[in-house]
Amino acid sequence: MTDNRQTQPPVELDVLIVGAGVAGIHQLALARENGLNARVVDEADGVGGTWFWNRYPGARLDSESYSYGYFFDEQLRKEWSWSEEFVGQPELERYFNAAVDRMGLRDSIDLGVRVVGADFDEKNNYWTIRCESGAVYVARVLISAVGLLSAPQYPRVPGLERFTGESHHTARWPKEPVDFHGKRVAVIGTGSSGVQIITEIAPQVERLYVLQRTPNWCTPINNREIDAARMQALRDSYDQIHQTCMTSPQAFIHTPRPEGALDVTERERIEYLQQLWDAPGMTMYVKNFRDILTSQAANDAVSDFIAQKIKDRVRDPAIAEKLIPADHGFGMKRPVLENGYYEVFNRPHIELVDMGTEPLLEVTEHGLRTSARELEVDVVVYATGFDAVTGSIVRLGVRGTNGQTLGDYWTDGPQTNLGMMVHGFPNFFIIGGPHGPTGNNPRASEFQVQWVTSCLRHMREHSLSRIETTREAEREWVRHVNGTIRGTLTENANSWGFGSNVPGKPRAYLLYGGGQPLYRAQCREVADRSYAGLTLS
Ligand code: NA7
Repeated sequence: MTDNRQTQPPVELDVLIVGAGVAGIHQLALARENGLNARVVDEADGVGGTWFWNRYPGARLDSESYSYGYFFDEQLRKEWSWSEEFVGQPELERYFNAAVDRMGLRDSIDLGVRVVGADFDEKNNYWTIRCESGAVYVARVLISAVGLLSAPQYPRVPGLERFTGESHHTARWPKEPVDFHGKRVAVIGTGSSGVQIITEIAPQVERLYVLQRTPNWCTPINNREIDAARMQALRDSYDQIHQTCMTSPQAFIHTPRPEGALDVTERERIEYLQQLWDAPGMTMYVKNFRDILTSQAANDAVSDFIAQKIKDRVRDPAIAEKLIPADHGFGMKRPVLENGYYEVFNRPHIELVDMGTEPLLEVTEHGLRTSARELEVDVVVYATGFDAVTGSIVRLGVRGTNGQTLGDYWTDGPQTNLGMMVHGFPNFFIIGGPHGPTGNNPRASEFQVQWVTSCLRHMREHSLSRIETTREAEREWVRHVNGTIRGTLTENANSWGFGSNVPGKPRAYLLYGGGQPLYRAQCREVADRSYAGLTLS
C-alpha cells in the first residue's frame, strides 16, 4: 500500500503563518502587501480563530465591537456596520469572513490543516513544517498566530469518554446547534464562557447544575444595539477611537481615572463606582481609580461595592456568599462581563454546586459523580478554559537549533524577547504569545504584526536570511516582564495568566503588565537601535 501523504511536494514560501484568527489574517494581509509569498494554515475549517471555535450559545465580545476590528482597512471601515456595542460570535465570524474576502486573502489560507511539527534547517536557514494531512511547507520564516486561548482544557477526572449523553467544550462547540430545551444540564466552569452560556441556556433547561471551582467577579456588560446614526458617528470617529485605544494601558477605549480610590470622599467614590456599574463593558475594570491594582485598600473598596451588588441580586444569602470571590480582589484576574448572570441563581431549577466542598470525582455513564452524589444529566458543558498562552504554541511541535523543542525550552516557564522571539528558534515569530500585551487583543496583535513585518522588510532590504534573539536580550526581557507586575496585587493572583489553572504547569507570569504603550515603546526602541539584542545574518 502506498502512502499518498508522502507524495505531495512541499509548498515553498517566504512566510508560513499558523492561525487564521484576528492576528493571522492581519499578518497575511501585511506580508502580502509587502510582496512576501505568505500563506496561512489553520486546523479549523473556517477562518476567525477564537470566533470560529467558540460558537457556544451566548459567546460574545467583552471589548467594544467598534474598537475590535481592523482599523487598517479603509474599505472595511466604510462598509462594515456593527449591530451592537458588544456583538456575539455569529457576527464576529461573519466579520472575519468578510475581511478575508474583501482583502482577497481566501486563496492564501489552507483550512483543515493541523501543524504537527516544524524543524529548523540550520544550514540553509529555513523551516520545514509538517501537517497532519501529510502536507509539507518550507518557509524562511514561521509565524505563530495561534492565539492565547486556543488549547482547550478538560477536567482531569476519570470517565470523560464514558458519558453516554452529549458533551462539548465551549471552545470546540459544534456547528449544529445544541438543543437545551427540557434537558438536564451540567456546566463545569464559571469564567467568561461559563457565565455566558449559563445565562443563555438557563431559561431553556429543565435542570441546570453549575459546577463552580472558583467564583469570578462579574459586572454588567450593559450591551445595546447600534443604530444607523450611531454607527455613522462611530465610523466618523474611527481615527479618534483608535488613538484612544492606543493610549490606554490595555487598549480598551477607556482610560483609568487619575485619582486613587481613597483620594476622594466615600460618597464621591460610591457615586463613581455606580457610574461605572451602569456603563458599558470593561469600564469597572479599566476606567476605575488608577490604584485598584496597587493599593489593597482601594481594591477592597471596589470589591466591597461589587460584593454588595451580588448580595442585592441573589435572593439566598448563602448562595450569594458562594458567588463572591474570596481568593482574589476585583481586577486581579480579567473580570467577566454578565447580563443577568446573578439572577440565574434565583430560579428554582438552577443549582450552584460548590466544588470547594463538593469536588467532582469522575464522569459516569449518566452524568457527574461528586464527593456527595451523582448528578444525572443529558448534557455536560465543559467551560473549563485553556492551557493558556503557551499551550497552543508548544503543541505546534516547533524544534529549533540543536533539535530542542519549545516545550523543552519552556519547561520552567516561557522565555522570550519582546514576547515575539525565542533564543534557539531563529526566523520564528510569535504574535499574541507569552510576555506580550493583552486586553483588547486585536490592538496588541496589530502592533506586533506591524513590527514583525517591518523586521521582515529590513531583512529583505539587507539580504539577511536569519534572525534570532540573543540569550542575554531574552533574559533581560523576562526580567522586565516580571518587573511589570512586581509589587502589584496581581502578582499573587491564581489565574491562567500565571498558568495556575493547569495542574502541573509551572507558575510563571505569562502576560505583560507594563501596559501597551510601554510595550510598544520597548519594541520600537529595539528596531530603532538596529535591532539591538537580535543577531541578524
Ligand atoms: P477561563 O477564564 O479560564 O475559565 C475557566 C473556568 O473553568 C474557571 O472557572 C475555572 O476555575 C474552571 N475550571 C478549569 N478547570 C476546571 C476543573 N478541572 N474543574 C472545575 N472547574 C475548572 O476560561 P473561559 O473560556 O471562561 O474564558 C477565557 C477568556 O475568554 C477570558 O479570560 C476572557 O478573556 C474571555 P478556576 O478559576 O481555574 O478555579
